[in-house]
Amino acid sequence: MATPFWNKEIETAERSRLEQLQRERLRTTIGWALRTPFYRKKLAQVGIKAPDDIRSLEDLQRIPYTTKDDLRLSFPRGLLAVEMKEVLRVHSSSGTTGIPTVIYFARDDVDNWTDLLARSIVATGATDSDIFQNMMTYGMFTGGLGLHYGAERVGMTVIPIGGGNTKRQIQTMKDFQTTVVHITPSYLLHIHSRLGEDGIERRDLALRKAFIGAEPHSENTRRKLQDLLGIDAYNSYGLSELNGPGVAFECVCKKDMHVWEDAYIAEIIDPKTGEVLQDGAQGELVLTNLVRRATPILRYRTRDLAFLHPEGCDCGRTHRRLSRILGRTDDMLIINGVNVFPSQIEEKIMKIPEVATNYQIHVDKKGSLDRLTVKVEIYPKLFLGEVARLEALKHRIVEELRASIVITPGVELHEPGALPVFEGKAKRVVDERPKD
Ligand code: DLL
Repeated sequence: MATPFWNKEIETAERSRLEQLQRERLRTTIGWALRTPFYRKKLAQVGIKAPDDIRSLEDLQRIPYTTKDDLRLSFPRGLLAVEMKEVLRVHSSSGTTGIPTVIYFARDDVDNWTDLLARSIVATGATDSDIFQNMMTYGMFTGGLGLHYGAERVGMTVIPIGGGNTKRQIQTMKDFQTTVVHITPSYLLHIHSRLGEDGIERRDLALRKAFIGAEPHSENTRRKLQDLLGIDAYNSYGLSELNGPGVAFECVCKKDMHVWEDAYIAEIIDPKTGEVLQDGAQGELVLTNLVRRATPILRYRTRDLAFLHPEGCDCGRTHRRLSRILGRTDDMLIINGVNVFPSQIEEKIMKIPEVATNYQIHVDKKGSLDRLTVKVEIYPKLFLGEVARLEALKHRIVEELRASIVITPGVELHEPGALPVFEGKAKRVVDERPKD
């Protein structure tokens, strides 16, 4: 399929050239990693004391995995490989508990990441003539600023509107004749359901493409979006720990996402044994940074389940394709693109003295958006008091939760005994979102 390239030489490089690049960059990355207290210790345990201790790509397998807990325990500077003065920007993961996972970017890191995003955007056929409305949240979340910089580098006209405020989003799409949006798939479905409300119809818009990501979605959801809106929708995958978006992105062929292998080494492992699996086999995705100096991360266990396609792609890019994310190995929930761990919710509500011992986390869909409701049992005497006090308590719980998980949940107060009791392992999460 005829397709434009941002950096044709790299994107279509022979496998041997890519691997040579990976080898060189891995060694450089080891050098950076050895500047951090965390990796100095971790690598010393397996006898890696200098970049030259890594000779081949197979040697990567000597390096122990890095986990989210490692990052949390290294907070705030255990993984910082440069002087703070050199750090240009800080991002963190949206699913943070008390201790965030923080990623530092030096100037060249921002530059390299921006380039990966420019490359991703161009791979979808978008150009500098496009008008790009970035509906992802700005701030510490990487979805906003990441694509913003990439789109500017391509030369698109960028509308940095950020997330939420559906009316304004639709009005803006009309006013500026937006052609490309960056958005979570659930929010795009929601936007579609609100078209027509203020007299703005699909025909008033110039939309032709959407970059959808930050949350799991099926091929059926993509098709539905494409059919409802008459657009092309491209899957985009990434995670804050490895920069954010721009780890893997679909090209014009829309047959899963190219992992940019000059910037990342992707491995699929058996999540139980840690054994590295062959292309085509499903397992947990493990990623290594190759071009990030300020916070180099080696063999990061993403907890995302996927597989790598063994065969090439019609677009001519040689970088292997990552399947859609098929699930998670942990209990992380993704609510409208925001990562939430049940433990974050428990930690907050159990601190509130009025809350009794049982609670349930309920997730369903209202229209096309995810809805989170936290049901808590409270002590019976509270129900004897004024309604206003109950309302105030509910409000307090909502506020406590919002401060921790970034989204606003619904909260229901129940009398003790109202929620299901489990004799064995408690089933705290009821996820009723349809699996299509
Ligand atoms: O969600 C980065 C991002 C922003 C990606 C915008 C794409 C677009 P985190 O908040 O750290 O970073 O969440 C990362 O979200 O480990 C996956 O579980 C999930 N995720 C991200 N993209 C996809 C996708 C951003 N396309 C976590 N499909 C990851 C399925 C996704 N899950």
